[in-house]
Amino acid sequence: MTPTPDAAQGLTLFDLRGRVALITGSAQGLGRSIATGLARAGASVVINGRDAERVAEAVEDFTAARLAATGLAMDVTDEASVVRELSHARDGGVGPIDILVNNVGVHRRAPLEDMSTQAWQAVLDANLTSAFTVSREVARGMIERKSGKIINICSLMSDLGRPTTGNYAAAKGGLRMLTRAMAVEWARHNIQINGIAPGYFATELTRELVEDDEFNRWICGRTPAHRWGQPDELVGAAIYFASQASSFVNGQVLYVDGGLTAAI
Ligand code: GCO
Repeated sequence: MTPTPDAAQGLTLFDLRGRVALITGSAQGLGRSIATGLARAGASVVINGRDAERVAEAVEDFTAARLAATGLAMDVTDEASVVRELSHARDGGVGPIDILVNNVGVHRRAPLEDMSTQAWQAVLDANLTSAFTVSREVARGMIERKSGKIINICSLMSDLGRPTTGNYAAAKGGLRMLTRAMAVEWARHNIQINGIAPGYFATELTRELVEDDEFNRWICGRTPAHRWGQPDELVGAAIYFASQASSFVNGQVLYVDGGLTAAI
């Protein structure tokens, strides 16, 4: 007998009500779009950024939009701040983190032969090491509760390079393997760890590229969809990996790139 379609049953797979989701770097950019999408799917989101005032403004916007949100001003590259603020959040009202999105990402573009060690280290610290330290602190609670979701925002540069982005590609390539490393150690605790790899999206991080006519023409020709991605177009993948719909998916990286990595 053909089962009658039950849209409500189908949607419960993606229901995030009752879950607390921390999205790092979510006061603006892709992180804010992901936080908005997870909140609209029912999660209570924790907005993070280094600037306490900007975090507070973002929380006000979420609250005005009737989306459940709290703020967590924390510099994810400062390990002491990560340990202290996550402990305060857990014990002081936010409660256990059910979903962690490691989103923070910075760029310091330069040819490798001209790249300072400071530019190299800053990108590795923000884009890779922060995902390790924040995940380590959050995963301990997930291991105790035998439940959790970790989503690492990788990049098409987890697999592909472009001149002047060697530090960023090394960090995002490492984040792809850290996703797998987390999966092989933590899947046994019913924690699912996966990655989302955006292609070229129009954000603050890429503003100078979007405004460069030659680059814009090149990337729209190189991308089979012949356009830049829009931040909201990452939300579906984030809800999928944050929800029970991906309960047996682990260590995978989903490319949301308009087909770019499928093309020569
Ligand atoms: C660049 C871009 C890329 C994209 C990102 C896509 O300099 O080529 O900034 O790094 O931002 O990697 O995932």
